[in-house]
Amino acid sequence: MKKWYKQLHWQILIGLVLGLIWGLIASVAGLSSFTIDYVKPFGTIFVNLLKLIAVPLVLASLIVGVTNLNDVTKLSRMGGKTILFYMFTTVCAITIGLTVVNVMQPGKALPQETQAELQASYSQNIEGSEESAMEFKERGPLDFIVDIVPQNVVQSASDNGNMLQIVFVAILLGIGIIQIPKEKGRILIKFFDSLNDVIIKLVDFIMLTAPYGVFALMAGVIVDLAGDDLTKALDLLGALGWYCIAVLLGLILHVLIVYSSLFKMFSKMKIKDFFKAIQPAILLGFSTSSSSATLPVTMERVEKNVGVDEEVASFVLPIGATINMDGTSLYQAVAAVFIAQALGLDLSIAQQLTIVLTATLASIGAAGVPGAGIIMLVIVLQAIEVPVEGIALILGVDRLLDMCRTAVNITGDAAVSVAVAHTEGLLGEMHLED
Ligand code: DAS
Repeated sequence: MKKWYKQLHWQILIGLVLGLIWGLIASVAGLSSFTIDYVKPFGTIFVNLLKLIAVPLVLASLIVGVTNLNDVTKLSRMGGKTILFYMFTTVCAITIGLTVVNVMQPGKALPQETQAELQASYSQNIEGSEESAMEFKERGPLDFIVDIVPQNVVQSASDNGNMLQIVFVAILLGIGIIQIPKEKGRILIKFFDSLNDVIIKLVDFIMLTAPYGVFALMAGVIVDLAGDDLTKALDLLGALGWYCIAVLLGLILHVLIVYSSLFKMFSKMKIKDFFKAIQPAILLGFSTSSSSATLPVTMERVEKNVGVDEEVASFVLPIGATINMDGTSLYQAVAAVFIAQALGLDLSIAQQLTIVLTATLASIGAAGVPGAGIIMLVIVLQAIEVPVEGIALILGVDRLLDMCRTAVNITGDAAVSVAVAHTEGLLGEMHLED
């Protein structure tokens, strides 16, 4: 039995806590600029390393997965199941989010003077997010399908947030390899199989630096949030406390209700074993706020520790990292209603149902990168005619909530991969040791 401190998830957790402590100390001891100049860059390097291997990993593992499938009908059946499961969990997430925020009414707790001060100080920050959301809004109804087909594979490989294009190219290549004579395709299958093994080995190497990378990321987040004035950050968090509690309560309820039910219906897996198996991926998602950056680790843990066959994991997870964001959709539902409440606007049932549709689309459109969820929130607010300026109320705490919702996004992707693998008879034994 490995000593507890030798286990990766404990090391990452220790890195997280020490990073939090350093961030708080740096904020009160005037070491913010030192932290930003000499500590935070190591967190950026760590995230860049993960992003560096995400694209080759998805490409290699998916091509290997598709060529193992050896029949396209199985691929389409698995695709259909995956999309259905993803849509089901997303709609559940939004429904839970709406229930919690309507019962708790966090927006009514926000003092009037706080609203005015926050709106004035944050309103200039939303131009950027509004523009990119407006671009998303002005697109045609089928543009999201057009986006999946890249015109240049190298260009789509360079755009880390657009994993769907990589998935599309990998599936296309895999199907092409199946269609040529076996002896001709064998060399390509061997190449991608070896590349896949190499990348998985690189993931292990990179994960050795995870505790240090996570320390630097956390220290950077706290210092960015607090600046040199920790009291301002604590005031802000106090005023928005109920809002944060509503989001976190919704996320916890979603994980405990929806994913446990998924396992009861589609696999005999105990949810506590599932969490133990994917814990490093959850902690990385929390630390990096990026599903795409965490994807290599999510794939490794789901395959090696949860026991999901590579054919399923290499297909379901890259798609999930891009279009399945249960945490984000739940957050968008809570945030939209909170802003309406804080601005004294009562939402009709029709408007709340509109949130279900638009938050589903907005979470599909959000890329697996930090802050994507709040940018897409503009779409939801526009749809229910709530002033977009209200986003200023929640910008200050968004990064902290982004960490939590990203962790849930990753958990949801992994949970669906278990359900799909079970229904395909491709769920093996668990291995809970690192
Ligand atoms: N940070 C996004 C992700 O990587 C989620 C979000 O911004 O809501 O999943």
